[in-house]
Parts: sequence; C-alpha cells; structure tokens
Amino acid sequence: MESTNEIQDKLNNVFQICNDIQRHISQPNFIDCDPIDLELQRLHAEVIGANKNDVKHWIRLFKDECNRKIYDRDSSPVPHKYVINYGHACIFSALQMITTAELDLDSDLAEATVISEIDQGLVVTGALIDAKLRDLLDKLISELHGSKEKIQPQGLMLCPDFKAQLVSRLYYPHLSCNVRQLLQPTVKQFENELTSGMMPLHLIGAANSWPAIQHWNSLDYLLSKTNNGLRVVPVEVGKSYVSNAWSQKLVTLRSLLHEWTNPCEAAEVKYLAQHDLLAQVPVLRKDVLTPNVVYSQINDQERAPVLNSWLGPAGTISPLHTDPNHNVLVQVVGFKYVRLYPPSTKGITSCNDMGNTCDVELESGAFGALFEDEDVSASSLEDDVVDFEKLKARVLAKKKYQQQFSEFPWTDGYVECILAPGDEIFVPSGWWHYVRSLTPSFSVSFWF
Ligand SMILES: O=C(O)CCC(=O)C(=O)O
Repeated sequence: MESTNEIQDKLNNVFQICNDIQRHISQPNFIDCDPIDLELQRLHAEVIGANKNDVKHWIRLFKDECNRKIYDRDSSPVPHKYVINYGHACIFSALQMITTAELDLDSDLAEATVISEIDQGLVVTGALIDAKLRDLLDKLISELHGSKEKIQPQGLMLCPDFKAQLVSRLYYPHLSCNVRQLLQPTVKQFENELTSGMMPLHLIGAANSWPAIQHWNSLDYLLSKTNNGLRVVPVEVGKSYVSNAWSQKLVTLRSLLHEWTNPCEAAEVKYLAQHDLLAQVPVLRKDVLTPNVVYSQINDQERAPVLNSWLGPAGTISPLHTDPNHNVLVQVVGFKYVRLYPPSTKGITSCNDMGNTCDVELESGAFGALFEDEDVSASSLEDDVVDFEKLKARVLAKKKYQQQFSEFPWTDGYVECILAPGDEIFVPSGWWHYVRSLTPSFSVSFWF
C-alpha cells in the first residue's frame, strides 16, 4: 500500500514527465507537413492549443484523420509523418487523461487505460518515434506503476514441460540434412566461415550467457517488467500470414501469457511476430546481447541491426520466405524447427505482393503426419497407443499435397535444424526459411 506522501510524489513525477512530453511534442519544427496536409497541420495546432474541453474532440478528429491517411490508400508506402502524427495523437490522448484528472491515477484501471493509449502510439510508430520521446514515455509508464504492491509470484513457466520438449525432439527422426553446426564461435572463426561462402550456420549455445536465457522463461519475470503484463502488443491471429483467415490485433501481454499457460482457453493461434518488443519495453533489451555474428559483419554505428521479437505458443508458423538482410535468429525460450533452401532453388515460387513468400505450405506437404496434431503425438507416446487410421489419413493427405506441388523440392536441397534455448541460427540474405515453434517459444532476431 502506498502512503499519502508516496502517492503525492508519484503524482508530481507523473505531471512533470507529462509536461516534458508535451513540450517535446509541441516543438514547432517537430511535424513537417507539406501544403497538401494543411488540414492535418491545422488539426495538430488546434490539439496543442485547444482548451481543455475541446482537447478530446480534437484528438479524436486528429486520430481519425491520420488513420484515414494511413489506411485509405493504394499500395504506395505510408508517408512517415502520418504515422508519427498518429503516434502523437495517442500520446496526447494519454496525457489528456492524466492531466484532466479524468482517472484516479492510483488505480489499476488508470494504469491500464493510459498504457494502452501510449502503447498504441508506440506500436504504430515503431522505429519512427525519436529516442528522447521514447525515453520519456518509458519513464511515464514505469512511474505509473510506481511502488504498487508486488504481485505474488506464481512460479509459472512459459515453456514448463521438459517432457513435451523431448517429445518434440523425438518427433524429428529424420533431421538428415543438418545445418552446419558450430560451438560458440568467436567473431574471427565466424568471419573465416563466411569467406568460403554465405551458408546457414547453427551456432549451438552461442547465446547461453544472455541474462534473457535465465529469466524469460519465468512468467513472473516477464510480468514484472511489463507493468504486470498491462503493456499492449500486436499479435498475428491465424495459421500464418499468408492464410485467408489471418488478421492482426492489439492485446495485453498478460492476456497472451494467460492464454498460453491455459491452452484450452485459446480459440486461435496468436503470435507476437516481427515486433520490436525490446524497443517498446527497453528494460527487456538489457537482457539481450548483440551476437558475435552481427559484429563480424557490422562495425559502424550507422548500420545498427534491426531487432525483432517472436513470442508465441507451440505451433506458430512462419511460412517459407526470404528476407533481404542477413539474419541471426536467437532462441531464448522453448524449441523451434527451421528449414532452409538456397536462394536460387528451382521449384520455389512466391505468392504474395512482396514476392518473398512461397505458395507451398511445408506443414501440409512435408510434415502432415507429424505436426498436424502435436497433442495426439504426445499422448500417443504416453499411452503407447497409436491411432493408425488417423496416421494413414495424414500420410495420404501429405502425398496428395506433394503431388499438387510436384515441382517443389520436398525431399532434398534443404538444410534443417532444431533450435534449443541459447542456440542461434545464421540465415544469409535471400535464403528461403520456414520456422515452426515446437513448444511455447520466445526468440529474438537481428537483421543486419
Ligand atoms: O521465428 C519465426 O517464426 C520467424 C523468424 C524469421 O523469419 C526471421 O527472423 O526472419
């Protein structure tokens, strides 16, 4: 329980940070609108200058206007200023809730409402938000939580079941074309490797010394670093980003973690994918070190690697795709299967607008009999009962799918591996890669 003095101190700090944020965003040269955006510019000025009663109205107009500019467009890229404006509108809205005493700032509801508004802004603006503003928002968010009583530790793990992990491993009897393995290579060794050609490398235990390896499997830890899980994050909903029934939404981390630790409550697979969670929650960034591999290729500050987090339950799929950068994917919690094909592989064609994702579903044609229902495979081992009819049906379905895409290299021309906690995989640019989580999983990628 906070004392009256503590509450007053907290309020003073919160108001001070709000003032700093307001001053920072209101810099006249901060938003650079061209003449055709005069309407937006006018709205921005009015939001900043509006009296208290009008603010809410203007913020809504402003957000709607930015939203329209962002989403009502052809396929051309969204000009950054609309995205930044949208982010600012979310932040204004949060400040307005605080400074008009609309909410009891000491309540959980206030913390959740303000954080949700700020996180919307942070998620939409991503890397576009400037470092100073990011820092101020981080301070505000941690001050809002203040010295609230700590939640009782529950001792729950993101990936608790060691046996399930073993089962996942056993279910890969044919890892016949392993990615070349290296044991914790130095920068020099890695450079030597690359002089003979850009090939994927499985770097066993290369991230073992990361604090994240020790801490991120603990839900208590993840909740304690995210205002008890109130931080709001984007998730992909559906089988994979090329399937028809796929969408994105914003949810609290607490609801995600709850869902994954109570799987029967999860209606659909939700995947926090390709999101820079560590920029959104900088305290988690401290648990992560930049892999040696990245240093071997980048030595100037100008080209900082692009980080992304990948957090989800067992069964998330990133379909076979390529990226224009080199990548190191680091496995922090749980296990992932990765399969890679070289850039110029015949029989792989893309199906999406960006031309980087293959139209073939590996899980249907390559793993149909293994992956379709992991619960069944786990319980089969446990009870020593195998449903042969079901297995037969899957083998047939798999064959049929393979025939449908007969050009695709189903049986050769690839390398594969299973990433365990502490492992890294180097994916050279242009290599096709397919990734599937075998257990609940948390990974961080570095594109460089
Ligand atoms: O882990 C995943 O699901 C996909 C990772 C990936 O595709 C990447 O890091 O480029």
